Amino acid sequence: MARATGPERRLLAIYTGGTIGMRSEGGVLVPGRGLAAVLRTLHMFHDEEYAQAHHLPEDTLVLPPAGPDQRILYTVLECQPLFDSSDMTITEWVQIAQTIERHYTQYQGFVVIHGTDTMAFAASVLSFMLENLQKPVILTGAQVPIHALWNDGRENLLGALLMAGQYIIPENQLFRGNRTTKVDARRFAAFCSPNLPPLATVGADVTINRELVQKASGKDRLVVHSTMERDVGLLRLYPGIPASLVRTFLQPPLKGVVMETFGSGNGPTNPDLLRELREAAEQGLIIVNCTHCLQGAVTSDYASGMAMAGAGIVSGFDMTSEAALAKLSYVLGQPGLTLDDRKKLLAKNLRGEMTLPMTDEHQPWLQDGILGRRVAWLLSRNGSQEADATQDVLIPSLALAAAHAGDLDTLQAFVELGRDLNLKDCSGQTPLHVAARRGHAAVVSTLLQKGVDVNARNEDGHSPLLLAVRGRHQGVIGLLRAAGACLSAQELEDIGTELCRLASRADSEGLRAWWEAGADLGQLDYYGHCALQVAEATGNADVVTLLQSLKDRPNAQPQAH
Ligand code: ASN
Repeated sequence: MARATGPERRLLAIYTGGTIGMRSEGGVLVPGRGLAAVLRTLHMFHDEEYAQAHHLPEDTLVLPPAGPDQRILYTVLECQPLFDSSDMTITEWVQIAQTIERHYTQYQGFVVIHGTDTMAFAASVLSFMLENLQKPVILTGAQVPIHALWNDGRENLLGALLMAGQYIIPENQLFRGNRTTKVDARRFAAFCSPNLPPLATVGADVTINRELVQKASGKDRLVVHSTMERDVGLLRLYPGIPASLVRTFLQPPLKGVVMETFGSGNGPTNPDLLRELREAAEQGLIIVNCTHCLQGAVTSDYASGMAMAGAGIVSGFDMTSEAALAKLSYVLGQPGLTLDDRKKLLAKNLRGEMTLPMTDEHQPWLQDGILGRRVAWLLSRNGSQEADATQDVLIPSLALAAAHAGDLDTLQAFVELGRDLNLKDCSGQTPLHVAARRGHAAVVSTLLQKGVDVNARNEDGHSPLLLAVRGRHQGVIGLLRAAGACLSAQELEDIGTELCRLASRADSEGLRAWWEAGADLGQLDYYGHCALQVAEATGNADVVTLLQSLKDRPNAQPQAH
């Protein structure tokens, strides 16, 4: 992400309505016209002296100098009519996208002034409609009108203009727009981005979170996707929701639904309800599973979550419902795709709207070792301070990627370069953590031979051994234990509950992995039950046999720190 240069930056501010420009009529707030005229009277938004000296056109406002020789010029385009954002629909958002397209070459950035109530929807929809965005589009609004004595509108709008004018961020906001949700109806801090940190924080200085900002993609032209599907819906499950009600909701012309489920994507396992969902999915309705929790993702941890997946429902991972609904509308609006194509598109991260779980597929580039070796060669051309600094930045990521891909050649190359493989990434993961989680026994064994710390803890306090247990990688568990690995008291804290959960799901492999790692399978859960009792109560005969046989073969290990 670059800082914009050049003496004058031209922005277009598209004013759609919202509280920021509202006026009181009959004791209630209604959208107000003439925002540009209000801004013209406020010194922080307009430098009349400069405008006159430079003969700026009537419709052009100019901010006071923000830097030594830089001016931000902007024009406010007032929409007709103006809306309380509760009345905004895809039609209006398409118009905003088309306005940006029409003026794209003329301006270096865009600010969309929008009501806050549905701003998260607007930001999400715009992020899908605007493909190959190379210029900043920042949405802003306020909780209190800009002409009120004490308000948030001035700061928000000024911040948006400064960000759009000074930084080239092909994103929607200081928060990534499609990650946001409105969480407060009154406070000035109305939004949060629960599953992605802010792209930039503004204090005395602007701090950009460079790792998170998506790179503007080369020279591809802006494409505006205006064919968004409108027959999409949002359904929030609640305990005991009747199957008949869900059936009514899922009727044509509906083509896609975002279903808000409990916790990590769980829903009632009521067979009637699951049948309704399955039948709708079989008839071509796309259902995306999003958690109604503010934070976290849909996982496959629970049987009640797996039942959702079994009914043909697509995982929305950590997408907000707003982003999922917008994505569904975009994907269904694309012409000429099969149902399968659409589901595949939904599962992809298209605009930074979701965090996908790591798989080999997402890091295929080191798998054959060739690129890894080339990079290693490149890194061996050291000597300058700059080259050393580059190596310091690149090597942890490359070593972890190599461990993830099971790429022994690349790891070997790092050893030959004299690199210590105990290195950690920003979350404290070592190559051993990654290889253990992936179950790459050969990599684990090589790393252990190189003397890496077998009990290294990542930021969450997790050891490679715990990750291998979770992955049920028996071979790796054996290697780690032989090298002295042991589970910490923290890692064993809720072990009783975990063992009972595995027993109730007849997960013999999971139970065996804990035993291999030296855990005591007799530990009690929160209610005082042990795994064997749970297996007996749920009639899991294989698990009962396994637990009884392991009881007589203690595998305990010395307690770790
Ligand atoms: N109802 C207003 C709107 O969304 C709320 C606001 O902007 N703060 O247009």
